[in-house]
Amino acid sequence: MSAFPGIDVIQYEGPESDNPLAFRWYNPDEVVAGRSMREHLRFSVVYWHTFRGTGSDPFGAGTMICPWDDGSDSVENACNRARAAFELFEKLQAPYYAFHDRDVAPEGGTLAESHRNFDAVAKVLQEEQQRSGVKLLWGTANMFSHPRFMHGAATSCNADVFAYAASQVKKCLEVTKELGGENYVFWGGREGYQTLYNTNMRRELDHLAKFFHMAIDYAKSIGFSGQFLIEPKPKEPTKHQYDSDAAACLNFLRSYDLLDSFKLNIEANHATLAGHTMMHELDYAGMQGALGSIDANTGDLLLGWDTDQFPTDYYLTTQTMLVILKHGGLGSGGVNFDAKVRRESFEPLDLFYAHIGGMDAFAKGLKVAAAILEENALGRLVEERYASWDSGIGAKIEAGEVGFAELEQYMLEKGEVAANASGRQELLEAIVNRYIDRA
Ligand code: XLS
Ligand code: CA
Ligand code: CA
Repeated sequence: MSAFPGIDVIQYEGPESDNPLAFRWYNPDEVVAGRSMREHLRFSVVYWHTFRGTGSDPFGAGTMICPWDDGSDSVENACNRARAAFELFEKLQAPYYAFHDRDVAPEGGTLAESHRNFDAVAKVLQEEQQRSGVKLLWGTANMFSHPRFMHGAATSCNADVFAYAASQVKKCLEVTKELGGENYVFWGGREGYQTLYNTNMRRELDHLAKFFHMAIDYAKSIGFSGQFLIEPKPKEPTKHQYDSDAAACLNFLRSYDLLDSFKLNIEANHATLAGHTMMHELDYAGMQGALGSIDANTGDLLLGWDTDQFPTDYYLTTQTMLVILKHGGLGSGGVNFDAKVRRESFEPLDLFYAHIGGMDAFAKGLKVAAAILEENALGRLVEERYASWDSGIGAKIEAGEVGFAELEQYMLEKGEVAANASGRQELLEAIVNRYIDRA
């Protein structure tokens, strides 16, 4: 029985199409900058928003209509839901999906029962993956919803909670490996604090690092070779999340000798919550060789919280793809739609409109960014801007050949600095517009 009757596999029809159930830009086999769009973008649908999101908010009940879901917490319902999910992945031509352990299978009355539930649903996921060819981009453990995690998981003040979280990640690594997951994500959940009055930050961070080292050791012991990713976020649910942004994560990883084992999963909405742009977070991670994957969504600057909306803004997707291409692509990562339809968009059809819109926006962003890079439209100005470092005193500074004394001597002789050149921001912004018009 179809969960989405009347909807066929979404096809590419080109920019002139006005069919809302067709791609206008995402043409999976089209080659852009030497690779197919499918290979560049590696789209992934998330299980939690798309198949577990109810549409509830702090002020009102759920609104989503999910005809495939009987609303129960049974394993049988979870298996039916999994089949519905794969129908959507296939119809969207999404090559990947991502889940939390507790999204796909219900939490049991004991840890052992939760493990059994997870195994039972994983069997169906495995069958569906084999049948459809859709693959697992990443798995992760939900260590924030259950009340036991009220003080955090690996950073909880309660050592038993650390042990419970470790057991959960152990199991989730096993299942992720079994399903061929290409990455494993740690998003901080409740790893942070509400007040320093009751918090030993040093101890909590030491524990978090221990937890990650244990995860690496265990992954090695079972032969899981996927990439570990940390997903930065500055706040929500805690006032101060430890993994607050790319710079904080990399500093933490470096301090605890974890840098070689992790990359970052950068989310657009989290970047803006941190007071940065997505471009900034991506470039910061990329310049340190730590750009692993992205969560593709957007916030609403007027609301200012983690609204996880579908990305439709060509500037956002162009800027995101510019940085990703500049750093050589996403490797084993992907463009993961960690996004939910608004509670007012409650029909199954809206799930299609939302993903198609996001996939098209990224496909167009990819084309625009590839053209800008191909013609070096921004790069030329950047190169010129730093030309003073290519020879003379700039080259000497970069080569470490001079210190303060030599620089003072240089400036005393010269008297004043060479004239500054314009930054040309407005020109560059207009150039980006030109490429968006043209794509
Ligand atoms: C929450 C995060 C979360 C992670 C996966 O804000 O975005 O959904 O992506 O745990
Ligand atoms: Ca996310
Ligand atoms: Ca988010």
